[in-house]
Amino acid sequence: MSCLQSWPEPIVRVQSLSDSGMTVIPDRYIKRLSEPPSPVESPPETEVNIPVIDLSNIFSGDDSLRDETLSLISSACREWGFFQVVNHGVSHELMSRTREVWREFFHLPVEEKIAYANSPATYEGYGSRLGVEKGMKLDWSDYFFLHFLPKSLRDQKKWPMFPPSCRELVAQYGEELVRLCGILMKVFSINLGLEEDCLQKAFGGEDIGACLRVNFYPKCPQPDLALGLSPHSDPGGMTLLLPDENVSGLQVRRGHGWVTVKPAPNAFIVNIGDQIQVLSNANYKSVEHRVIVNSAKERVSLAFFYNPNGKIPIKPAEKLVSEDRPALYPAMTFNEYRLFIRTRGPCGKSQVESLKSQH
Ligand SMILES: O=C(O)CCC(=O)C(=O)O
Repeated sequence: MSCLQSWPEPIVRVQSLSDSGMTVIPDRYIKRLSEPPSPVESPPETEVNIPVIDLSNIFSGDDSLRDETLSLISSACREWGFFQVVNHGVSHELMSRTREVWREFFHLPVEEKIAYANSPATYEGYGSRLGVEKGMKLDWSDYFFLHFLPKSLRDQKKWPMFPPSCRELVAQYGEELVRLCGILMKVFSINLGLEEDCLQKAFGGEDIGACLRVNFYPKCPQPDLALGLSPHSDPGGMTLLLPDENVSGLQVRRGHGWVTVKPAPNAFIVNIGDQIQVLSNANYKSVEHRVIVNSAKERVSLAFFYNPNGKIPIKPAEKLVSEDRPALYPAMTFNEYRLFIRTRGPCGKSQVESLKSQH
């Protein structure tokens, strides 16, 4: 039987640990002691943030403003692998209603949530760990994971029935985000010197994949010892993250340190995933990120993953391969690729790096 059929140990809900009033967290959640101290301190948090880019100029009809925005996105992709977008066209009300409906979901009694308990076979549903290795260290978070695309995998019966507006909001939110991702895919293609529809075609055209993971980070009595989510790069194409409005927690790798993202009002945080790193032949790189927790406030975030069709081999775009810059990665389907994180959980950039060394 595949190790992805069931969890190796009984699942403990992090929210129940937090609600129990414990003051010392179980050993399995102690992660940060094992981290080597960073040789270079990260810059003071108040001085650095990932770029914030106004997308309205892309739609303005003014070519020079559009080119300026494309160039800002190009620099952000190359220098950070992360940026925030504002004036992106998604309704702010829809964003906040969707986030709040999920907050309500996580505050339902545990019996109602475990009706959606997930298994590692598909990860769909209510979960509390990533990875199936017995005895592995765990992150201080619960989550809900669902498939949005392809439609053949979308099963609204697996989405929460309560709060009653949840399914409808997720459907609307997903449609809007697919549209926005389509625009960003064109921008990335143009910026890489490819045909406008090159990346989208490589992902499978209309037949792409998209999933939502809603992360819930309960208050943690020893926040300096735990991580809400361990360092990882996203295995898919790109991610649009709707962070909690009031509580920061996402940290992005910058050199040897971490920069804490300060969310701009009504923005999405965009990041490049491993599949775009592969397609771009490492002109763009996925960047490691992690989540810290705190003792005063819980945090909710919605990560929308825009992925290639799971069955199409993904390899560097021909135009980006030359004698001077040979293809750095072999072809691999996303279904094969994502088995790694599903088995081992978040492991920095080790997966995409290992592809490179195999070649
Ligand atoms: O909660 C966050 O800010 C980041 C979440 C994330 O990195 C993920 O879901 O992969």
